[in-house]
Amino acid sequence: MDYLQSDYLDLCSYQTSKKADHVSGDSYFVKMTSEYSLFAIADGLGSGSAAHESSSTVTNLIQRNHSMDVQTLMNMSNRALLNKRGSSVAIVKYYPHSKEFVYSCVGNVRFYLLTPAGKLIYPLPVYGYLSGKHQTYHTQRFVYEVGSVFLMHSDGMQLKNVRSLLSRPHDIKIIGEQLVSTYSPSTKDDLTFLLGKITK
Ligand SMILES: [Mn+2]
Repeated sequence: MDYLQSDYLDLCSYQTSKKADHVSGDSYFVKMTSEYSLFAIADGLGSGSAAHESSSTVTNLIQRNHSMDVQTLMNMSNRALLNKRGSSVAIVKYYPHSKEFVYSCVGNVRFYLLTPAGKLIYPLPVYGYLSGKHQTYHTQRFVYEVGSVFLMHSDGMQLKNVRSLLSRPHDIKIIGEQLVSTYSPSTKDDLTFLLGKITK
């Protein structure tokens, strides 16, 4: 598990593949600047290198264009997947000055944000995956509070009680290590999670 800190956000990231020494079909990208933080997870269709080719196409594209807005990045990702297997894609972008975040997802990547007051925000993704075909997005904007904790993860883990997991008064590193020890040994799929806390 990797741990990153910016002046307003702490982040744990983790990825494992379902078989040791196999390339993961999931890809993720993280960018934290003073103006925004962008997090993306792509879960390529299938497994191994064919899945990785699609998911890494998306994260490489987002890496080159991370200043663009979420809806534009979803559209560009979709176009980039034409004639490839396809991928689930989730993008979240936090704006610390306005305390807002923008979310869009097509496919099976999950996202949760728990505010300090106990409100759980879990926007539902659009069903399906990106593969260059015409696609409708449901890009949503939310307000958040300092102290909010969020989790986005690929379908390599199935969580039961997200609220109690995220509301534990621990450091996110402790929650992250617990996720790794609980889900990593038993995963039947590639697994990626990004777990963060907004500190300022
Ligand atoms: Mn998967």
